[in-house]
Amino acid sequence: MHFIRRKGWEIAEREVSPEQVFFNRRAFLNGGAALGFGTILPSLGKSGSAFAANEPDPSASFYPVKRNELYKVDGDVTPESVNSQYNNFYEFGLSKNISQAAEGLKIRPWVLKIEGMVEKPFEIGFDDLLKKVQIEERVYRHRCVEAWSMVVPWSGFPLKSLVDLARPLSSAKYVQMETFMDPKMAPEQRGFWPWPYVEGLTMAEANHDLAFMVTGAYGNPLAKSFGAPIRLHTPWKYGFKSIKSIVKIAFTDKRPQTFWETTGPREYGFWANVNPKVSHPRWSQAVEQVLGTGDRRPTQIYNGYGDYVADLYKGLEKENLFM
Ligand SMILES: Nc1nc2c(c(=O)[nH]1)N[C@H]1C(S)=C(S)[C@@H](COP(=O)(O)O)O[C@H]1N2
Ligand SMILES: [Mo]
Repeated sequence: MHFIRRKGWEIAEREVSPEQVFFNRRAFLNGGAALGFGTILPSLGKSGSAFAANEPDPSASFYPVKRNELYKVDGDVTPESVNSQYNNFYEFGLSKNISQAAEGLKIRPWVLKIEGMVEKPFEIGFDDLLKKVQIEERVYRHRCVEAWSMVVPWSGFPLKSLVDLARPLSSAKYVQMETFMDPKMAPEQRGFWPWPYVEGLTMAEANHDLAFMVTGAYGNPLAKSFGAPIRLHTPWKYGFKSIKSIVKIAFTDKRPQTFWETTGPREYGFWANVNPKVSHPRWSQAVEQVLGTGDRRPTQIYNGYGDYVADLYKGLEKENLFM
């Protein structure tokens, strides 16, 4: 079913994939008709494929950007060839092999709506937004809740820059983000899940320097399978917090009800901070598989970013911080 074969990994993956449960339920409800996904087609690769071959990405001239050496990690960067064949983007299918299907994502025009508790709601085109922020490259670790990890050179800008542009009211306590909703474009959105994909952060998390709005990867504009043209990455949290293809950013005083909380409230929560000691109800989080290698490594608290983010959670010890 997948291109990437990793020693000792296939079994682990079968055990851990959260979609497995839902996929089975869905296949059951649909009498098995949903099983058409996972057809293996030649991949276009992640970079340079954002547009038809004859049409350059309008943001191509921004890349590559200078790497900010403050953000580095102890592992090797995951090869792009591996990464481009292994994605979670459920709007385009329930397997990891969605890169071909994701080519159906239309990424221009792309407008972001800023709304809710702000001085003045507004809309901004993605290319106009790029001109207002400073983009740089950061190498971040990514830890999926399914117990695999990768290391990616993202390009983008701190979420804080966007918060500042939005001018939230002091009464705003959370940032809610939403992915596009277009069942014609994204086949899975015709299914029964609570689309669109929604995520959220507290204001303190959103203003934290590590919270990154990603617009590129591997020195190129973001590929569609990666969540073009703009997605979040919060490297200290499980990967499902890092919402792709964002169209709406709303400031609110109510904690956002996220996609995965709605879908599987027993297993996925709002905070989703990485913690090797807090198991998922169906598997341990102590060890992770490094994508593209046979390596297993111990998972680190806050995915190795604890020195920078642990303070965000002082006084919140009663919350379910690690699911
Ligand atoms: N809109 C949307 N965002 C999403 C997802 C998704 O299915 N839809 N999957 C999440 C999960 S579980 C992970 S691990 C990462 C995967 O990012 P990648 O495919 O770029 O590696 O995206 C996250 N953001
Ligand atoms: Mo994930």
